[in-house]
Parts: sequence; structure tokens; C-alpha cells
Amino acid sequence: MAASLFPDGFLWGGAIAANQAEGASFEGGKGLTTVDMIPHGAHRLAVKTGQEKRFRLDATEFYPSHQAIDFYHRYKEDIAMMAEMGFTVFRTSIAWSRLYPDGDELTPNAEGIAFYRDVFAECKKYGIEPLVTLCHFDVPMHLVIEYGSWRNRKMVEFFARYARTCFEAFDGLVKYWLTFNEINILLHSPFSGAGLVFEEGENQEQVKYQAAHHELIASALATKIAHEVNPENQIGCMLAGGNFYPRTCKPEDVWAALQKDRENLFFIDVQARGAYPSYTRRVFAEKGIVIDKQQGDDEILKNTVDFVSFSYYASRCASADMNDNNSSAANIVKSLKNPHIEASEWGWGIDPLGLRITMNMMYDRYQKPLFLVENGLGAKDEINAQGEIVDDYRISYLREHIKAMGEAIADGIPVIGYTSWGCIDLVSASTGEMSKRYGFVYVDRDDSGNGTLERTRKKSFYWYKKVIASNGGDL
Ligand code: BGP
Repeated sequence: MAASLFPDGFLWGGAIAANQAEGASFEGGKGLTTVDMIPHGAHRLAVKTGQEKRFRLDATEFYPSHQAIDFYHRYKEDIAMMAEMGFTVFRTSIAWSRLYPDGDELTPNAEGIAFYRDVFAECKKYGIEPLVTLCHFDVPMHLVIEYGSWRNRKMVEFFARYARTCFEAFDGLVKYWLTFNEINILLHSPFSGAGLVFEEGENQEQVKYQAAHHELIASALATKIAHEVNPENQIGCMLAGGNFYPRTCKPEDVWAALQKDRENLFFIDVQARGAYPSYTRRVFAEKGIVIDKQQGDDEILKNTVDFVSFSYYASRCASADMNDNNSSAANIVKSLKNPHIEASEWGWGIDPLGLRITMNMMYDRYQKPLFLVENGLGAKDEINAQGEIVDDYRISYLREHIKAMGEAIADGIPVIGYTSWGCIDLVSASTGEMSKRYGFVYVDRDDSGNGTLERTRKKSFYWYKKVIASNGGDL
């Protein structure tokens, strides 16, 4: 067995999100959220990107988030399986609308608080540290309809109230928090990312960046509040990560890749360094963007995060002549195909060295501890005649990425932990399907919502258990 590159106390675990796992969308006083309006099927993309307005549920359509994998009723069984693998961290999110069904109430829904207290206490029972995202693609629909979601400054107040409620109600149970999941996805999938729906003819870039400003202010305020409630709280930002490579060494391609990286890193530049980066002046001017800032905003933004978290599935590739016809989405962000690497069935480039490159770049840039909070391979699993799921492809993907993360640690980067995505199978955010699976645990449910929901350990379950037991030494 090779010596472990991981420090003592490194947190090992997995990640899920409320809207992709809990189901029970109409229980416990929960209000409807953006993701509850995103149907499975032909209209999915148009709704997700804010090009099609859907403020009402169509009874003939199927909404995967409404039932998901029923984590809401089965969390004890599920967390016990995570404990069996030896998890020391479990990432999930709080559904904002379980605590504030409409989002703009003054007092929270006690049933929602009780549910999450139970979930976090269950984790603690096994010595698992919860890592909790405050908003993972699920803005309460009432806030979208009444206020236009994050395009409206009022959202800052609603979010700050919700965040304070969480920090106070779960104090002593939760120490690690993330404000917005993949905050940069707001630019690429504006409705699922931030509840934005566009009016005809408006400058969508202006709307997106104004909404981004409001989220950045809300995130900084939440960070401030978290530290006031308990100085032990550790707050992270969260980026849909993955560096852009230039398609060739032509200077124009290198410049294009740098611009693409900046487009995503802009958010973390603000959250981790505490101010708008200087390059935004020119970029905003060229796009006709004028940010409406309030007095005091620059001060608020100085409340920087304690650590930088990110998802990494694939590296990306850009060129000067990149356009909608020659690029496709790899984890929502458009990228050219990279001829030097293999890709998953969904075209996401598989690139473990890209993870090491991304981590080195991020640490060079931010000098804050990193936390890899999503990584994994979406794949179609088969159950064999013996009733087993032999997912060697998943093991091999994870092994290579964990190795690359180990190398990044050996490069001198402090890394808090690793939560692989979808440790139990759940609904895919991009496709809305169950058949794109990430889990160590198989869930019997198909793309139309049929199945017993029974849980089965895959081969990767036993492999990951061994990885954790050896602190990453036995891969
Ligand atoms: C990220 C999201 C997750 C998750 C993951 C995998 O963008 O934060 O919610 O779903 O990607 O993506 P997908 O489910 O589309 O395969």
C-alpha cells in the first residue's frame, strides 16, 4: 500500500442536495421552489435557462424533484450507509422553502427546522460533520413571482434572514457552510441557478450581473452573520470549477481561455478577495453592464470566505473562434471538445491532471484552504444476474481524481476534505433523470419515477470504504 498523501483529519465523504434527493416537495409545510417547476422532457432546457416562463405546474408533466429518492423519509437509512463507508463529512443542502415556504415571511416554519435538526443530529451520532449549502438551485417560487428573484435587491434581506435562522437553529450541529452552490451557474443556467426569467428585449447580461451582485452581497452578509453567531463557523464559497485550456498555443486562443476562466472566477475573486476585480471595469463596459451598488456595499464585500470550495467533473477548452455550434455543455459551462482526453457518455472530458491544475491555480490565486465538494462520474449502471452493480468505471474515475488531489496536497495546497457527488444515486441536475448515476449506493427508481426506491450497495461502496479506512493510502 502506498503512503497516504492526505493529512490526518482530512474529511472524507459524499454530497447530495435537497432538491435532488429529498422529494416530499409538498410535505412539512414546504413551499414550491424554482427546481420544482423544471419538468423532465422537452421543455426542460428552455425553463432552466429562463427563456420559457413557467410559474404554474402543468399536471400532465413529470417533475423529478417532487419525489426524488425520498431522502426526506429515508435519511436515517441513508446516513447509516454513509457511516458504514466511514464518512467523516456529509454534504447536503437546506431547502430554503422548508424554513421559509414563501421566502419573505418574518418567522420560520418550525417543522422545517425540526427536520434538519434531526438530519444533522443523525450525522453527528456517527461522528459525521455536516457540510451544508444554504441554496442549491432552489429559490422559493414566491420570490420569483413577486420580486423577480435575484434581480431584486430585497432578496438580500430575505436571504440574510434565512441564513441567520440556519446559523442560530443549527448552531452546535453544523460548522461548515456554503452560501450558494456553483454560484457561477447563474450565468449559464439563470433560472435554475438564480430564479431569473427574462423579458423580451432586455440586456440579459445586465440582469445576470446585477443578480450576481445581489448574491455576492447576500453571501458576504451571511458570512458576517455566521461569524457573529459563532466564531467557529467556517464559511465557503462554491464554484462550478474546471480550468479552461486554450485549444492551441496561438496567443488569441490563450487570451480566449483566460477570458473564459475569468468569467467563472469573477465570483470567487469577489468572495475570497473581498472586492470586484479590476478586469470587470472593461468587461462590464463592453457588455453595457452598470451595477447598481448601494452605499456600504464595498464594505460588506470585505467579509471574505474562510475557504474556497468547488466542484470538479471536467476540464474545459476554449478558442478565439468558439461559438454555440462548435461547443457543448460540460457541467453546464460551454466548452470545446478536447482531443487529448476521453469524455463521459455525456461529453464531459475526463481529466484528473486537470483537477491538479485547477487546484494549483485556485490556491495560487486565493491562498485559502480548498474543499473539493463535488466530483464524480455520471454513468448508466447495470444490475447483473447476481443482483450486483460492478461499477469499475466509477472506481477508476474516482481513484485517478483522488490521486490527483493527493498530488495537489503534496504540491503544498491545504485541502480540508473531499465529498464525491451523489454518494447515493439521485436525480441529475442537467437531465432530470435517474439513469445518470453517481452513487456508491444504487437506488431503484427509473427516469419516469417508477421503482421500489430500495437501496443497494455497489462495488464502489466497498472500494470507497477501504479508501477512507486507509486515509487515501489504499486506492
Ligand atoms: C453540479 C450540481 C449538482 C449535480 C452535479 C452533476 O452542477 O451542483 O447539483 O447535479 O453537477 O450534474 P448532473 O446531475 O447534471 O450530472
